[in-house]
Amino acid sequence: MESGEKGRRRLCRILGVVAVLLLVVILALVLGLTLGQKAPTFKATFIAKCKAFNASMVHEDDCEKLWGVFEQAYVGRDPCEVPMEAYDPLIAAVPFKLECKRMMFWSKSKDVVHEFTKKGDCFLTLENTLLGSVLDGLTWCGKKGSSETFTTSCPGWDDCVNNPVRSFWNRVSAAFADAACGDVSAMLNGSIATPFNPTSVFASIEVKRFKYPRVKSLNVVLVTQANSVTNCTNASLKDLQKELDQGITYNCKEVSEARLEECSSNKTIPCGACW
Ligand code: DVN
Repeated sequence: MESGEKGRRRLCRILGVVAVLLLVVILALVLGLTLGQKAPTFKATFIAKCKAFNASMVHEDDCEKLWGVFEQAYVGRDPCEVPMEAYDPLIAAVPFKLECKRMMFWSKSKDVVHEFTKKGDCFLTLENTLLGSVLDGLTWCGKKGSSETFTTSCPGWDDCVNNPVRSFWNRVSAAFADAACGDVSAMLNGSIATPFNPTSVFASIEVKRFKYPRVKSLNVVLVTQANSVTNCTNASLKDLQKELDQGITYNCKEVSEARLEECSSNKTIPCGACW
């Protein structure tokens, strides 16, 4: 009996060693595969997002050319010395099409506005355009004496005004506002005390570029929730009205987030009939 017992124990020990060895081999393989797959470079991400944008409108080599125009704005420069004008050649290369009545601006409402416009067949935000969609959510910068694009240790939004990301959004926002025409919409946040914040891009850059008679009206959609603290009588919205170019008609509508969600999901509600 004993020798049988010893045999079983020896077999268990051998099986245990084999299982550990197998585990080590599998772990090594997974680690090798993971480390071997380098994260795509910023350029590769840029090109892929550019090509993915409405493929019928963007051709293969357009994206390569666009990359060259884009990177010249910041590569080799101090990342706190990239003014918004550095992106002028990029705007010239991809001018915004006039989209009268469809343009939707926003402020402090990024998630809800893009949830609402993601169908793309009604309103158009900057992030639904080629440049806005390619660069949305990305971080980049250059460095003096280097031809590389960095995506880490870049200055944050507030670290310095003339950083590559903030200057890009300021420049494309200005161009997007310059292309606004007809009845313009703006989705603002009814859950904050100052829906029209003077330091925001919408206030400091975009509203200032709405010029009558190119822009006929500004329709504010104030997104409300159960805990909303503001409504269309809010003081900052009165400031917005004062800022508007003479001749532009101002409207404000309080619309619940639930209603916006209903309009997004219910295809029978026609465009512009949500509020
Ligand atoms: O009309 C829109 C749109 O056209 C856009 O181009 O500008 C308008 C929105 O800008 P906004 O009025 O300044 O609104 P927000 O919500 O204050 O800021 C918009 C975005 O700018 C934020 O979503 C931030 O981008 P992110 O981080 O979500 O990719 C960025 N931003 C603004 N202030 C920032 C900041 N990021 C970090 N720190 C800050 N202080």
